[in-house]
Parts: sequence; C-alpha cells; structure tokens
Amino acid sequence: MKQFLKLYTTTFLGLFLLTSTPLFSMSNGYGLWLDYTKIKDKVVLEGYRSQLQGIYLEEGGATLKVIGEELTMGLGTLLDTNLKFNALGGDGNMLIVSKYMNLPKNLTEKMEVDDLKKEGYIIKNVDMEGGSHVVITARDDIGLLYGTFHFLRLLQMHKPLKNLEIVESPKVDIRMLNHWDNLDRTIERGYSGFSIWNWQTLPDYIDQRYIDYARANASVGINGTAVTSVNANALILTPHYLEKVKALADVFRPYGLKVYLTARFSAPIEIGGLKTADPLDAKVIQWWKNKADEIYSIIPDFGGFLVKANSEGQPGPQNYGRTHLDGANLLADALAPHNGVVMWRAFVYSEHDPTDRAKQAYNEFVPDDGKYRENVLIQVKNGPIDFQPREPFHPMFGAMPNTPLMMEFQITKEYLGFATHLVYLPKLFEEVLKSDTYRKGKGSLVAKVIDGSLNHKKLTGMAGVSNIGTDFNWTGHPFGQADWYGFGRLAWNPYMDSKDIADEWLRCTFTNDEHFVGPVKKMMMESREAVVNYMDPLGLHHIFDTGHHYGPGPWVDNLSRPEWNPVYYHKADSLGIGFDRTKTGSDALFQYAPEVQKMFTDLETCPEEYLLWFHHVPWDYRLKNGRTLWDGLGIKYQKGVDQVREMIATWEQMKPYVDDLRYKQVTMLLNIQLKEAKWWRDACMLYFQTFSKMDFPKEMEAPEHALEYYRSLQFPYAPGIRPSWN
Ligand code: GCV
Repeated sequence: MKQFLKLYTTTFLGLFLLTSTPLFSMSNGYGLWLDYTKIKDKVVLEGYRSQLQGIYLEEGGATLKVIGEELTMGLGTLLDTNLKFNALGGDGNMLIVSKYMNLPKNLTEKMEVDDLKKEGYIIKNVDMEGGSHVVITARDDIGLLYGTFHFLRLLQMHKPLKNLEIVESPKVDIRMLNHWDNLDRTIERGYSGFSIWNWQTLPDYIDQRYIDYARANASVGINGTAVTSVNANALILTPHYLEKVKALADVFRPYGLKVYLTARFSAPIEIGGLKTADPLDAKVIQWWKNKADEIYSIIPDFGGFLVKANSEGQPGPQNYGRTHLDGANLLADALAPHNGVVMWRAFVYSEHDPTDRAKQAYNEFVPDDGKYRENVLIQVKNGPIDFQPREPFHPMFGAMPNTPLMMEFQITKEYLGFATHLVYLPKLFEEVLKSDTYRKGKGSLVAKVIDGSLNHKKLTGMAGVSNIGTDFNWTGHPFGQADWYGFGRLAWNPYMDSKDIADEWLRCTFTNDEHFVGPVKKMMMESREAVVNYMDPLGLHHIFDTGHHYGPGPWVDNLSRPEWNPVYYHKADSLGIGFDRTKTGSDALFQYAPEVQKMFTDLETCPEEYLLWFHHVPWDYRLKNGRTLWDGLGIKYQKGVDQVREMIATWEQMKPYVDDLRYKQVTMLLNIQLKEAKWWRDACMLYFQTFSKMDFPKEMEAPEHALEYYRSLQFPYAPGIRPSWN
C-alpha cells in the first residue's frame, strides 16, 4: 500500500495544504478493502506468526509473480514480518501455494479436487511430518490468485487457520464491470470524478491506478471489464484506440481480468466507410468479421462485445427493418472463431411503442428464445424499468429457458442518491437474486437463472455498472466501495448473504472491533430500505427530476417521450395513485409465471412494497396496518427521514474506531443525505397532496417550503448526465 500512497502524495499536495490533517499520513480510502494494516491483537498475531513461518510459492509466469508480491505486501504488513520464500520439504509451518498438479503426492492425496472448477481454489490446513501447513491450491494460476486473496482476507478478519478447509469455485462465468466511460473521460451516471482511463496518454503511460484497479477486481473475483460506455463511440474500434486498449489488457491479464468493448452498431458506416450497417448485408458481415480478426490479432484474449442497440437513440438492426436476433447473431458469428461472446442488452424501449415500457423488452426478446447463437448472452437489467430503488425482478428472468440471460446491476447510484447517499446496494442485489420466478415451480430463483442451474446453461454472467472514478477513494462515498466489493462477491456466488458481505467489507476496510462492526453493519443493512422510504415508497418509481435524476420531480410532464415523464409512472389523479399493471391496466403482469401473477394481482397477497408498481389504488385504500394509503405514504416518507437520522446517530458513536478523515467525510455526507431525504419527503407529499386533497398524517413533520419552491429548483450542472441530454 505504501507505494500507492507515495504515488498520490505529489498529486494531492495542494489539497494537503488546505486540510489540517495531512492526507498522506492517514488512511485515505485509496487502499480499499486491501489496505492491510498490522494486526494489533497480540494473541491473533502470535498465532499467525507461529502458523506461518515460511512460504512456498510455485514458480511461474506473471500471475504467480503477482501472488508473490501480494503475499509479501499482505503478510509483511499484517504480520509485520518478512516471511521467507522457501523450497518445499524443510521444517516449519508453511504457507504452500501451488497448483494441484504440481503439489507433491503426499499433499495431493489430501485434497478433494473433484468439485474444483476453473478459477476455483482450495485453502486447507494440513498437518504433516515437519509442520502444520496451510495449502492454497487450484487448477489454474488465477485460481491460486483468488485463493491468495481469500487467504489474506481470512487474516484481515482474524479467522483461525487451524482445521481450515475451504473449497470455492465461481458459480458464474463472466463477472464483469461495465464502465459507462466516454472517450473524453466524462462518465455517464458517474459521480466519483472522471474516467480512470486516460486515453490521451495510453498506451505509453501506465497509470498505477490501472494496476491497482485490476488487483482490486481480482481480490473479489471480477474477471471482466467493458471499459467504454454502452452509448458507444465507434472510434474505440479503430487501430489508434485498439493499441490503447491492448495496453490495458496487458496490465489486466495477470489479474485474470479480460477486456470487452462496446460495439456501436453503425460502426461499419462511421469508421468502415460502408453505406449501411444492415446486419444481413454481405459487406457488413465481412466488415465485422474483419474487425473481430483485427481485434484478436492485437488482444488475443479479448472477451467480446457489449451492445446497446435500438435503445434511447442508439443505432441498431431495427434501423434496417431487422431484429435484435439478427444483430446479435451477426456479431456472434464474427467473434465465434475466437471464442468471444456478445452481450446484447435487453434494455430497449421505443417511443413508437405505446405499450407500457415495462413490457417492451420481454415482447422483443422472448419470442426468439433459443434462436440466438451459443456465444450470445442477453444482458437484462434487474428490473423491467431502470435501476429504481426498488423494482420487482425483470419478467424475462426464467422466461427464456433456451438462451443464456445475464444480470445487469447498477453499482453507480443514478437513482439512489448519487455518491452522496449511503445506501448499501448488495442488499438490493440480494433481494433480486433471491426472488422466485416460479418458472419451474417454487424455488426457481433469479439466482438460478443467473448461475445457469435452472435450465442447465453453460454460459453465465453478471455485470455491474461501475461506480469508479478518479476520486481519491475511487467511489466518492467511502461506503460506495462496499457496493463494488459486494457486487464482486455476489457475482462469484449469487447466493451469498449481503449481511456476511457487509461484515467482510467492514472488517477488511475499517476494523474488527465489534463495537464498530455490529452497529455499522446494521446501519448498512437498513440503508436500502431507508432510501426506498424517502424516495419511492410503496412501489412508486421513476419520479426523479428530469435528465440528471437528481432529486424529486414527480410533477415533470413535458418531456418529448411519454415514458420519460414521472407522471407516466405514478399516474396520480383525484381518485388515487399507482400504475395499474393488472388485466384492467397494461397487463404487464401477464409476463410473469402464473404464481407470480396471482400474488401480485391480488391486493391481499401483493406485498405492499410493490403496491403502486402494480395497482392504481384510491387515496383512502386501507393498508394492512389499517391506515389509509395517503397516511401510509406520508408515514413511509417520514420513516425514511428518521432512518437517516438514526444512521447519523449511529455514525456519531463510531468516532473512536474510524480515522479522522473518513469519519468526517461520512458525517458530512450523511448530513447531505438527511437534507435530501427531507427534500424528497416534502416535495413528493406536497405534490401528491394536490391530488389527494387530504391533510398530512400526524406522524409527518411539516414541509420546510411550499411546493412551488421545490418545483423551481434547477440543477443544470448536476453530474453524470450525457451532454446531449442537457
Ligand atoms: C447508458 C438509463 C440511464 C442512461 C443509460 C441507460 C442504459 O436510461 O439514464 O444514462 O445509458 O439507462 O442503461 O442504457
């Protein structure tokens, strides 16, 4: 970690002069969850020192070298000692890191490798003559690297090594970040600075950040990255840029991180000089084939293409009267000889389609189930609209048994308070993954679609839209790191409990002190419900202010496309509020399995979290607690505000356990969050009151301003918006 600090000291000297506490002498967040510090607990430290007296590391290429460096740095700092790298066979308790086939026979005999898959690993304590060893073994180098990170995490968390027996294999093949980074270094929906990819100085200048980025991803098992935005620029596919991408791929390779690119569908015209991008045109077909060959000649382990087509103005096959199927298969054929994949996004909706936006993706894709090439994955957002604080799971999950469907989560908080709100996203991710699609009876969880087990899919994947930028601590909010970390852990194993992930992250990032871990973990776990309460309670959705999505805008009704207007989603009127998606309304519910339809259709069984997502309900409708819908809405908004107050109270108690810098940062951010939670409550309730004409419930605090004040707020420079949308 020291070298990172040194590197950034110079850059931040200016900042240092402005602050009373020198940034480079304290934990500033750059080291993420990998900021190994010396173990202070003497008993734990001595235990580890006697258990780890030397290291045997098999010889090998670049990944083995990375493992050696990580162990030297990690163990050197955690145990405050310089462990020697020894040959096998001496006396003493050793850490042995070696691929299975290279272990001596007396050790292989003790390893159960039948279940061990590609990239998987075993960490096992083996007592033998000569010592009690900890063995990290795998089938491949990357498995050893992942095992090494897991092993170091055990030490960071003060876990016992005695009798250790861990067998881990990833449940999902492609575990990747999607960067919505533009070539000019702005980031669509990015709130943590600019893009970390400096295209101007690549390929000659390798920023230390690229290496640290790869290392951080490897530490949680992320093995892919699409470095450019889905609103793609065709230039990334030109030789000039491919050389730069190659430089990144070379840095990432030892860490098991593959590069993917976003492919602009009209690239054959824009950079290829063709007159058309029609997917059935012979010249277009040849152009993509040549392009794929060219990319692989430069980057032999290139992952493939990620494509947004015919969505929000992006070009696509439908411009030529063709289908998504035609487009996806065109690119798949070009990549297939090189084992590349196409991730074709299902986030499509059209202003020319008057049906409920929530229904459009399913209608476009499901009829072609089974017709996609084997190397195509359809990438589906977790819910049918767009990364709202809460959405029901996307009806496509489970509805295409003959096509690999991969998950797209959003790690950056476009609709969850940007990088200023503390909202622990793995809780949201877990809720989606554990949702039951009922497609093959009870227990057909979304997680089973994603890991391929529901329909025996060979190719599987999970993507997360990155929240990473040039901010010193990568993610702006110190707790945003937990979302990156948690995404990686869930992509590795979609059945993990988000609470366990929070526990790991807190211990590795801050401290093992239970006085800290307990309350802060509770705060993180409750933070997701808090944001739902103060933004979108009871199934409300997409009532954000225009374009930038910063703050409330339930009144917006003047955008060119109907489905871009919040009024389209809440449908408040004098009778009530909510989107009727039952048979009497858009019938979007029809797209779910009968059991799910039934549950959401019946007001008795529809969970209140989804009430206004599926139903238009009268203002005086009685909720399960006997209160009217109107009162219930106000009570939820108030609860969200109160929950943020509780978060602040919790954090105030944490001062003794956190470094000064992060303590202050989180304190300031929580206060912004409180201010904005009140803003949401007041703006939404005042606006909805113009329809309900009812008094606020007694539990709700009086709004601070009149509705007109909230309606007048403008934020022309709110971050993260595409310049053309401003
Ligand atoms: C990259 C939403 C966002 C857009 C984003 C789009 C997508 O509409 O607001 O910024 O574009 O989703 O996922 O393609």
